[in-house]
Amino acid sequence: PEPTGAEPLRERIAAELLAARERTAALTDCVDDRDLTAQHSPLMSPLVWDLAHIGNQEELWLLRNVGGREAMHPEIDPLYDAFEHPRAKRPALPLLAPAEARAYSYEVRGRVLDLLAASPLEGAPLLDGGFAFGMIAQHEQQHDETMLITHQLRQGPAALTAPPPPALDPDPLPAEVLVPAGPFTMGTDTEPWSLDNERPAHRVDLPAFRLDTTPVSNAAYQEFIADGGYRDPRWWTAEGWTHRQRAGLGAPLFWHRDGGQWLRRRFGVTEPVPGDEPVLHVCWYEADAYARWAGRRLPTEAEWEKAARHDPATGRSRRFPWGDAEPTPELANLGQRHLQPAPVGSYPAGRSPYGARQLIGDVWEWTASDFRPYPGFGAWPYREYSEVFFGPEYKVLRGGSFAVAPVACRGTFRNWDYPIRRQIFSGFRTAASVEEA
Ligand code: AVJ
Ligand code: FE
Repeated sequence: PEPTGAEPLRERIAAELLAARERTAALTDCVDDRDLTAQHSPLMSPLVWDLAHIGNQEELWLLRNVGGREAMHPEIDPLYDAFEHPRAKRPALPLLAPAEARAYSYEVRGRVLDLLAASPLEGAPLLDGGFAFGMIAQHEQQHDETMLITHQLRQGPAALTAPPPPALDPDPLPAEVLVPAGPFTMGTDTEPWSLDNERPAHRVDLPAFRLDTTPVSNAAYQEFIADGGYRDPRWWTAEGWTHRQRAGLGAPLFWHRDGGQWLRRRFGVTEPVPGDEPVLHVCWYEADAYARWAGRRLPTEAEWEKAARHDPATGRSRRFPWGDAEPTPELANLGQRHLQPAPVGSYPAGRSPYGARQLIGDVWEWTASDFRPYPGFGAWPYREYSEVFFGPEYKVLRGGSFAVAPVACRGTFRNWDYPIRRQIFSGFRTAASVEEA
């Protein structure tokens, strides 16, 4: 028989917590203790920090704030507060050893499952719709993506493997789709596990624009390189050009030239750059320069969301490009099922009403927009999730990558990072304004 009342929600929460923990285990059980405690890049925490931070946030939000329990080990809280110590300094902290970090995170989880079984899922803002539990499942999955980035930066033979995405042979597609002028609803009031920066829903009126049907491919990006795009300051903003020179940028991160061809290192394996895959590991400055070279520009965040969610037939905004149903493997490349994006033009069933492909999954897409609050924003449940990052120094990325779990991905989800970042699973597509007659 079908479960009734709060039971389906409780089961969904338990399943999402379990899925996150299975992924955390896969990312941390495949390497030895030396690898777990090593600093693979000054840009990243040691993996063992993420492991205990996941448990610490779960203890803080679920056991202490929801459950009213005492702190289990108050002395470790400052070690796992992301604002206390920069990532590069974390290896030198007296962190829990791998076995202790695992034991702590699993002990927290056991108590959380007891709490979940006994807890009402309404009657307080943190409980309504299971919000705090959903937030913690998303938090763990977000750190799983961070740990996957650490794996990509790690030297040495592959610790992780996965099959390539299905070899689809897509029909030829138009290069771009047209999104006519008009208002749409951006953000959400109804997504139960949406995070504060996705709220509230509000109307945004946009002029007509064209958007690339797919993310920019490696083949297209190689034309920019071959045309001297990295050597021509016309294509770069002043800040971007300064950064390009200082950082010595000449190709996406993890690429190198071997004789006549471009190779890339991907999770410990070196292989020729596949021309039909979305370009990956570019920073905002590179994406912006490519767009200018192509006679185009990056889409604004609002344009991206309208192309991904607006249904012109009903005037409604959808949860996903394909509709309101949860993602499946036929709709989008999500959840680390594969360790790379699928060829551009894949996932026809996941297209948006305007015909754009792969807006969800594959690669995070840089937008032109700074990370700013929506009108009527209120920080919830803590200022340090979003509010302290609002401002001109962060650019918004949309859509999620192959490394994003479905629970942490939807048409309203907003990610952000510095415009110099490229170890993240970042790509982009371009847009153009439409001259009105
Ligand atoms: C939303 C991905 C930028 O990883 O820094 C994790 C998510 N916040 N722990 C990050 C997050 C607190 C955040 N991003
Ligand atoms: Fe965190």
